[in-house]
Order: sequence, then structure tokens, then C-alpha cells
Amino acid sequence: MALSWQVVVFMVQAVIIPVKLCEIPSESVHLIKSLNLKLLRTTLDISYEANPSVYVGLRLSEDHNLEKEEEYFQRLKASIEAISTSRLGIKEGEPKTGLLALQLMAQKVSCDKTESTIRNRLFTHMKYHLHKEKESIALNDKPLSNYFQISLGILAMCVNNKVVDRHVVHKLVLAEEKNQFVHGGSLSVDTEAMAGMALLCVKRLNNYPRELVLHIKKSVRSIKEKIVASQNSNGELGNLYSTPLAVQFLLALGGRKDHDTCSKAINALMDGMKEGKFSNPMMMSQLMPVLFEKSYLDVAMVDCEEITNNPLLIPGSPTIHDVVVGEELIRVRLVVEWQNFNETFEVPARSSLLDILKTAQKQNSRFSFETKNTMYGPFLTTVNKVAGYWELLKYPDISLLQGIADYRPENGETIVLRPGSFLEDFYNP
Ligand code: B12
Ligand SMILES: *[C@@H]1O[C@H](CO)[C@@H](O)[C@H](O)[C@H]1NC(C)=O
Repeated sequence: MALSWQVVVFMVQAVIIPVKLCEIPSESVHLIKSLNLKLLRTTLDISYEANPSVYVGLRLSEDHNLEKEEEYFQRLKASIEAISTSRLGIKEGEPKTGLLALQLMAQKVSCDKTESTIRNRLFTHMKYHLHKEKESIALNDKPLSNYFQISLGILAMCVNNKVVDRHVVHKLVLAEEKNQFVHGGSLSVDTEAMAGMALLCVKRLNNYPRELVLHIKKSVRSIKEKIVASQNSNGELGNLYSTPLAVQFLLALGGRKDHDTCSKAINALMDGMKEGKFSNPMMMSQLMPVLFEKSYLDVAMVDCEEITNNPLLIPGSPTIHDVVVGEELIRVRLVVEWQNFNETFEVPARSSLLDILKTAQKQNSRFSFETKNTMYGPFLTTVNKVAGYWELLKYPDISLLQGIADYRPENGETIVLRPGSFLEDFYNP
């Protein structure tokens, strides 16, 4: 039986025209432009330390304000140089594995002719950190920082064409096998994705013994399965904020089979953007590459000649705030588990959880708290003098998807502060 010519043409097309994986809908240009501007705007506020992840995000975009990017890089360069000239070592409980990795990636995408002595010092620091992480895993079965940062470290070396000690790679592969990528008790899709990208990169470097390469391939496959299986009914892979890295991983992996998973995930991201859920600079920076169908593996391939200025990309003033607190008051209950603290506070509508904690501290002598600044914003480290990892929940048991500065409770909500398990991700402030 002869096939009709249309069917033949269709079949030929399907073979020669690759169906693009994770395509960004073309009607989203405005949404993407405004996110780009929003991210650029965060770089203007000099009261914050320059964030290498934000810079990498901006450089992987296809729209550039070269002047602003250069100004921001100069600020980053100062901290890069400070780290590179410091002594080798790790302050107790303060590994810099992830920060160093992001700085190496930022340096790479800047196309800056940084002196090779500085670059080489950075690589030495990175190797040292990865070595210490490996030792900690061998000794205590857990990294100094976490597997997300180890993956970033491996990736940062790899996109700079530096070979990573195979024992370090092996530790990552083993952790994947033993399902050790967790975030507060459940699967960390973010970590799976970052580890997946690191392993894809080192696999392509082609520098490891056959046995390890087979092991790496097996891990990449298992990571892919876990990520695909993590898709929820909204299309998110894990949750909204792990979806950008998960899509980056699928893009880096390539292949057509996951087209459906990926386009659902992209739709979830577009909806999230429309609803204004991406306002944290760190989250925007992880999303940016996806909007141009790129992943962190593309850091290796940034073409400096190609990067051109878009004179229309002018960020507004850095002081415009997206959220204005309302005039009407709302009531929010604050519960500290194991401490018998259970009180209601009145705050202006749309206040952040941070504002509420401040109000509580001011009005109630039985409540106090401390935070530590991170690239994601303030991290709650101490409640009523008890230091540790405090989990944020909405009563009764919904773990919040945002930090204290970003989350804004509704009227009548109960926020629960829960001391994390000492066995899990215990956080040393
Ligand atoms: C590891 C990790 C943790 C660990 C950190 C300790 C450890 N074992 O290393 C633990 C489990 C403690 C943790 C806690 C939380 N996390 Co977390 N975490 C991560 C992860 C996987 C990697 C972070 C990292 O190392 N970054 C790299 C380094 C270079 O950055 P860094 O600033 O130096 O890293 C430190 C801080 O960022 C801090 N940190 C970790 N998570 C968060 C979240 C917030 C909001 C803040 C302000 C700080 C912070 O711990 C890092 C290590 O010391 C990211 C995933 C991602 N996509 O980025 C999620 C992620 C950042 N976390 C997230 C969330 C929501 C939280 C919690 C708010 C959850 C909760 N309901 O309690 C809490 C923080 C509560 C608090 N006390 O303020 C979200 C943030 C989304 C958003 N919109 O901002 C992410 C993206 C995961 C996700 N997809 O849901 N986290
Ligand atoms: C807090 O107190 C209120 C009123 O006293 C009570 O109804 C509620 O169950 C308490 N919440 C928690 C989590 O203990």
C-alpha cells in the first residue's frame, strides 16, 4: 500500500526539521523584556553587594545594556579579586563553594581580560573547596555546604575547561544514587537539576575512566527520570522555583522525547511571571537563561563578539517597589513550635513576613529573631535565642515557597516557625 505524498513529506520533515524542545511562546516577548529590565534594575541598588548569579543571568540573555552590565561587573570584580588574593582556607561553618563557582562563571561570561594570575588563584580556591567538600563527605557522609553548591563548583570548573578531580565527581554520582539530594525532607529538584548539568558537562569533557563515565551516564538518566516524575498538575517540575533549573537541565540534555513535559513547565513559568511571582533577584537570575532557551552549560560558549548593545534596554529607578503595603490592617497569627508561643499581630495589608516578625519583636518581649543576609535575601537563623534551621510554614503544614522578605501572608493566616531536624539540613549560622 502506497503512502500518500503528504504523509511522506510530513515524515521527512519530522526527521530533518528538529522539533525544538522547550520552545518559548513568541507572544511572551513583552513578559521577557520586563523581567530582563527588572533584573537589570536590581543591579542599580548599590546598597546590596553585587551578585554573580544576577550577572550570569543578564549575560545569558539576548538583550544587553552593555554600560550597566560593565558597571556591575566592575563591582563584582572587586570582590572576585579580594577572594582570589585571600589565603586558602575555609572559615568554620562558612564554605564558599557556591559563591566561588558563581564568581568563576561570572568571570567567564564577562569576556574581561582579567589577569591570568587572578583567574588561576580562583581555580586554586575552587579546587581546594571541592577537595574539602569531598573530605567532609568521606568523613561525615555530608558536604560542608550542600550538593547544590558542589554541583555548581564542578560545573564552574567544567565550563572553564578545567578538569575536576574524578573522586569529587564520583562523590556526586554516589549521592545521586543514594537519593541524598533533599531540601527540608523532600526531593530537591533544584539540586537534581544542578547536579545533572554538572554531570552532563563533565561527561562531554571526556576525561574520565570508562567505568566512571558509565556511572555518570546512569546518574544523568536517573536524574532525568526524577525530574520528569516531579511534574505536578500545574506543570511545575518540583515547585515553581525549581522549574527554571529543571528546564535548564532538560535543555542541556536535548532530545525530543520530553517535549510535552517541557512545554507544560514553560507554561507554568510564564503563568508565574504574569502573576508577579518572580521578584527575587536570585530566582530571576536562574530563570533568565531559560527564557532564551539556554542553560548554564552555555556559559562555556558565550561569544563575546556576538554580544551587542540594545539601546532600548533602560532600567527604571531602583527605588520603585513592586509591592506597596496597604492602609487597611490585617491580622496574622505567629506560632513558634516547641516554645508555646502563639500570638496574633495587626499589620498593614501586604506586609512581608519580615515586617510581621519585626512588629512581633517590637510589641512582644517574649519574641526575638535574627537573620543573616544571603544572595536570596534575609535567612532566618535564630528565634528566641535558638539558633538552627528554622522552617517557615503556613498552618498547619504547608512549607512556604518563599523567604521571610518575599512572603506576604493574607488576613487570618497562621505562620508557623518550626525548628528543623538536627539530623537533616542543620544550618550553622
Ligand atoms: C540548600 C538549600 C537550602 C538549605 C540551606 C542549608 C544547607 N544545607 O546548605 C535549607 C534546607 C536550610 C534551606 C532552607 C530554606 N529554603 Co532553600 N534552598 C537550598 C538550595 C537547594 C540551594 C541553596 C544554595 O546553596 N545556593 C548557592 C549559594 C551560593 O547561595 P548562598 O546564598 O551562599 O546560600 C545560602 C543561602 O541561600 C541559604 N538559603 C537556602 N535556601 C534559602 C531560601 C531563602 C528564601 C533564603 C533567604 C536563604 C536560603 O542557605 C544557603 C547555604 O548556606 C536552593 C535551590 C535554588 N534553586 O537556589 C533552595 C531555595 C533557595 N530554598 C528555598 C526556600 C523556599 C527555603 C525556605 C524558605 C523553606 C521553608 N519553607 O522554610 C528555607 C529558609 C527559611 C529561613 N530560615 O529563612 C527556595 C526559594 C524560593 C524563593 N522564591 O525564594 C529554593 C529556590 C528551593 C525551591 N525551589 O523551593 N534551603
Ligand atoms: C493558638 O491559639 C488559638 C487560640 O487560643 C488556638 O485556637 C489555636 O489552635 C492555637 N494554634 C496553635 C497552632 O497552637
